[in-house]
Amino acid sequence: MNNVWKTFIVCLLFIVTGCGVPDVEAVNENTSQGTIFGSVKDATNYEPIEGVEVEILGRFRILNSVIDVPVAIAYTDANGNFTISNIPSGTYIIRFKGDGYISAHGIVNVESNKTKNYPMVLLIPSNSSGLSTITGKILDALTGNALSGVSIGVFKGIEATTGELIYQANTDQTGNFSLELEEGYYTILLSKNGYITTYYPIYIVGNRQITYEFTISPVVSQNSVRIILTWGQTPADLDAHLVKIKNNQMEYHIAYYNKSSSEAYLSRDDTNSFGPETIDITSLDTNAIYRYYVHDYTTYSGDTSLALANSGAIVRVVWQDKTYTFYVPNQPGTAWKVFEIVDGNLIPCEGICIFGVSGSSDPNIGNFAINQRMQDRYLFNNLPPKF
Ligand SMILES: [Ca+2]
Repeated sequence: MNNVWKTFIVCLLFIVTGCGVPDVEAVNENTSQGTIFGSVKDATNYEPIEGVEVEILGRFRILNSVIDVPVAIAYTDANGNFTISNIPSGTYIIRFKGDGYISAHGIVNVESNKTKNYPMVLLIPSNSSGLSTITGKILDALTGNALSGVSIGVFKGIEATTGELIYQANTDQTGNFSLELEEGYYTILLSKNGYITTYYPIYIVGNRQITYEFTISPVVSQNSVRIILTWGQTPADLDAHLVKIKNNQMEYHIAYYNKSSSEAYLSRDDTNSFGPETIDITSLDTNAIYRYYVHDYTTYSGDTSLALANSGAIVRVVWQDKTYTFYVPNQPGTAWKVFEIVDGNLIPCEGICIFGVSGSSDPNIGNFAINQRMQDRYLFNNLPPKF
């Protein structure tokens, strides 16, 4: 890495993080690179937007001037999707510019040799303006109950969790909050003693009344893996599914109809928007394979459905003091394979991770070594009805 490049990234880290001392250790000395992909849709109707300019920018300070230096650029396709590869690892500004829309900017952290899904960006039409009121609750990931005394901070930009706090509020004694924001792109940061600080992207179309529920999780014990599913207003009912496979046989399948096994349990089945649905694995078997899925129970089956892709679903895995965040990709289907745990290693799904579940049967289902996708589909065949 040459000196100009190194200086540029150090300056960038300084400005983006807002910390007093640049985190030089975080600058990778190798020419390590990563990939970012994502999608851009209209915030008012979820239609994909083609031709949006997606630019990765490094911020470079020279004396008293700040210059944004383009590092990479891409344009969204007819499905609103973009992919940017070969980005040197580091933290950048990401900017989305589309004709007829308010430009969005956010923060993106590119990690070496990783392919990361950026949260779906919902662009706001230029003619949208005015204050919107957001009211709602902050929920406990295990009980689903509303929490009082949660601190709510709002930052401008997507995935922006540092810098100037533009709004601050707390939930009241019944766990409710209310905040007013102008149209734009924000990140909401939630914190409370005994809970894991958690952030969510929010997109505010002007002059609306919005109701929303967010979730935070109690801290997790060292030996446990906690998997938290949350989503938006629609569809009403997403479901978390966890299977454990050992010696090529399925040991259990945890979901709404079978909430617990000897080592893992599902806290609750949420059926009326937002979640949470939380699965705890209390004692991870490092000689087994775990697979975690999200199923759109409301739509159930449909190879071309985009309801799950547009759901705003987020899966967070809390494991050994780290949180891994997965945003639902913009792909058609009603089941999302999110990740596997193999031999104690978390392996995110890459490529096509959402699939349809109709007409899925496999006579070889007992053998989990073969035809992975057919077995993925089979898991959602003939699920027990909800009453
Ligand atoms: Ca559910």
